[in-house]
Amino acid sequence: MNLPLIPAPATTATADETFVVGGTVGVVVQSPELAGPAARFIEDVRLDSDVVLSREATGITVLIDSTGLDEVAPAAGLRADNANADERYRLEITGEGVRVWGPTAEAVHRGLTSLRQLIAAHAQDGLAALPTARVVDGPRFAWRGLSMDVVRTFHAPDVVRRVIDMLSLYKLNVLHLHLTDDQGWRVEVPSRPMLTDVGAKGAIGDRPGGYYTQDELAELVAYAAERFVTVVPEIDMPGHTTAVFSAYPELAPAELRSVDLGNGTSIPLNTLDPERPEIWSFVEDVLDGVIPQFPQSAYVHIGGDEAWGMADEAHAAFVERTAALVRARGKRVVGWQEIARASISSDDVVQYWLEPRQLDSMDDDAVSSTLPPDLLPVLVEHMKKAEQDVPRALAHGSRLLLSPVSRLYFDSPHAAESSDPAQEELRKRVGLPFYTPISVRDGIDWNPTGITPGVDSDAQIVGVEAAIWCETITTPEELEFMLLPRLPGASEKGWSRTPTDWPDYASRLAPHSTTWRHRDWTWFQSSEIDWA
Ligand code: TNX
Repeated sequence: MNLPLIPAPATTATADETFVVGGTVGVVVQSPELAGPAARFIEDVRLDSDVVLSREATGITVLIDSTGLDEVAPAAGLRADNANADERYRLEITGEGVRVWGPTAEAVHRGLTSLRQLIAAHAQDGLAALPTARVVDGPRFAWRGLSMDVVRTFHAPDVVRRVIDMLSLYKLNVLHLHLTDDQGWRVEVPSRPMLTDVGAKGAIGDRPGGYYTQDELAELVAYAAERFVTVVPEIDMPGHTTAVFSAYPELAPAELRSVDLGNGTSIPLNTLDPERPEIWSFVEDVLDGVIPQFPQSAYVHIGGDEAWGMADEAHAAFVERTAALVRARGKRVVGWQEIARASISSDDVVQYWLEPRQLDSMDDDAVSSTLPPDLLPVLVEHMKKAEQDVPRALAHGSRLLLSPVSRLYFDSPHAAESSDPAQEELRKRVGLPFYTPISVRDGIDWNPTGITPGVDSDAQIVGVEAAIWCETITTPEELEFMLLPRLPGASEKGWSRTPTDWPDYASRLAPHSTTWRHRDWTWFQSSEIDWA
């Protein structure tokens, strides 16, 4: 029997007995550093299901211990917090009780997360009869995340907390916040107050703007850390900087240029100019203001993508100097794949997103006829250069964070119909129309080694990150509708080593909807799944 766990564990064995959790069962903490994770677990079980665990009771024992974990290999890749945190755990359910252990508090938290999923799947009238089982598990990759656009639509802190809850349920450990873009600036920089006083005002169209105060970010970072999620900040430069120019017009190029999209919007061609000294005092101020707000993150994401209208040499010069400033502050560099066109170092992480198949789609008349004539040559040139990004990154000795558009861009429309006709209007409206729609099955039918030409070994990969951009996403409900049920699939690709079998995955996923209902999360009821 396959346990309804996502991501699929490395090894499981089940037997025919059961152990009933709930009522008089509680958690015994044998190592003091597990008090937090144990309390977190009890609270999460209550929120996931109607199972309430007793205080001061026994039945579930948690401890720090590394016994019996060797049958699972350590994770490949890099961690966003650069900590030496082994996430391997062991979960044993016998007729007498449950034991969860691992070498670190994080490992035990991951094991308790598997237990949470089992309890929710078996919950009935306040009790869960768990099958006796042994799970020995650990992740394939150390970096498993979600990149979230909080610019095009500003998502308030309570919305971000709900997303962190989803990440935690699926053992994802990174929340990459895309904090700045053309339409807004969402993080305080004390020495540059206009960035938020002016730059945060808007979003896309007439959507409300906003930003996270330093206190709000500190709370979010702590909330994430309690769930073993690292928040990585992205400051997107040297393109995507229109909000900078509205806050500090003196940093803008003398002549502003853009490509008209003919639908009332345009793509700006204005970038930060590395030749100008005042640009560098600005970048230093930003790094000095932002970095202390993300103490857990060993990385700063410097963007680097789509610097439309910028000469290649200027882009490379900008990336190189920004990367040096990040390193000088004791942080590591991550950037979108375009940074590989600069001389980067082997410690820098390159985030892969542009797949060659998108270049093919530009040749497709149906796609190209939807684009304004001025834009097509810009895009085609960009995609041509993009084909060299991965080979360049590998030649620098850098490793890749995988976010292939065709699998992990969660702002792609849902491909299958909803089994709830009431969701069809939403399904047709949300998601960028020029992306190929993605089904739940597409989300799991791939392997991190094999999706990217030239990448065939885990040693070339730091991990896997899904991305959600919010041009078409305007509300928390629409956001959650695009995240679920896709996030579990992304998590399986980052964590599980064995290929995912579709019927098996579909049967493991179905019972998760009961947790989503209990949590009051909005989710897309794909007709591909026989939901519980
Ligand atoms: C490209 S992905 C972008 C974003 C858009 C996204 C839409 C990337 C690095 N840049 O600015 O929001 O496409 O999916």
